[in-house]
Amino acid sequence: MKNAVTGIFLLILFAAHAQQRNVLYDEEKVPVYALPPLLVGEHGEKITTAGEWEEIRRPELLQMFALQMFGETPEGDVEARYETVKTNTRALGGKATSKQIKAIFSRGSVERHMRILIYLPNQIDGKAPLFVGYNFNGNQTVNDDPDIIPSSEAERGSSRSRWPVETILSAGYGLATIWYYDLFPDEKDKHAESILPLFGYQSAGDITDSYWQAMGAWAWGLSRAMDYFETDCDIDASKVVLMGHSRNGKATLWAGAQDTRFAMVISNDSGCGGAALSKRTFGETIESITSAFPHWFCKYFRRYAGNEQNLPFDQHQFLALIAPRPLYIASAAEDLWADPKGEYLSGYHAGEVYRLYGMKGLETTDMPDINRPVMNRVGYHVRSGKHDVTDFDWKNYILFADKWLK
Ligand code: GTR
Repeated sequence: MKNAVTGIFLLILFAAHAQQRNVLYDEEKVPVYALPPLLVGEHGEKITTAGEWEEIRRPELLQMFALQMFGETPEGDVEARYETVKTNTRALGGKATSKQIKAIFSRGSVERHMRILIYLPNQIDGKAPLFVGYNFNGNQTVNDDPDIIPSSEAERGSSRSRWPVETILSAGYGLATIWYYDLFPDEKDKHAESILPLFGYQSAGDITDSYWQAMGAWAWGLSRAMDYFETDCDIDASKVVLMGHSRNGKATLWAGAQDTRFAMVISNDSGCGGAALSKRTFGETIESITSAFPHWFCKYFRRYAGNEQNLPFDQHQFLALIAPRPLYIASAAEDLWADPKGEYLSGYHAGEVYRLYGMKGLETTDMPDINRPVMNRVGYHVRSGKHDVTDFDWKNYILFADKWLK
């Protein structure tokens, strides 16, 4: 028994090592690739105006990403109620009003909850613009605030470095955050515990090619949070900014692509399956992401594992779905797994659509220097350091929001 366990352990180590060795981190070895066109419709029609983009091309691409990558978001007749569980008008030493909202989703006997933590700046009169983003470990991890109702066992304040709440509030923005596990616990076989049963999911056999999984569920949750924001008279629902890091960055982009009520979208180190071009195969690839996280994308996407040359779409088309709304892409210089250059280039190519609206995207194929943000309608920075969310990132998100929303 012991030998078998050791054997399996060695095998796993070996496999992990082999996978590491195969990772492409050499720019010279990036294969020659051709990006699928943004501005040619499926029937060969040239897209030359914003109107044609919206009527013809955008719906085609949205459908393609649903069928082949993220899965289709079902229409189900799920009921949603929003209960205010706790309010504190003197939160964070009087700087903020905090609200904790419980969204209750139900259909028949199935019920699921999503807990939204909201901080609104007390210093402004009227409705506050708002950043909204998923947290990785539970609402109580974003701040030491003893008022926060924990959504998990994780330590209070343990992710505070990623959530500079005070800075956001002093800049005149609110912040809303949700633990992404509330929609879909981030593990392989948690479909039954996720929101999917609200839409009739019963067993693994239901997961056909274009069936949605975790990414789709996470995107759905953000739209339901938006439904709530529209009813809260302290929030300016026309100025809600989506911000997501890494896997949550991918889900965030998908939410922003489908739901145009979000006024601005920020991708923080979203990498493979997010902002980064897949055809470069630099860092994380479709093969590695779909084998490590089979529950994220739809099954169909797996066909392109090790087969990127046949991928009929790429992530510049995904990013273009955010147009003409302001889009900010952030990379970290040491985060090669997420392919900073691939993230930059897809933002650059998405600019073709922004130009149809007379807006400036990223202007050259050369990346800006480290820590030198660009803030056109498509914004970008590569900061020094690792895969993370830092004060530098937030400082620039606030500047970008000030520039385009205020
Ligand atoms: C990694 C995964 C990335 C990214 C990251 C994260 O393991 O390969 O795609 O999503 O996790 O979410 O931090």
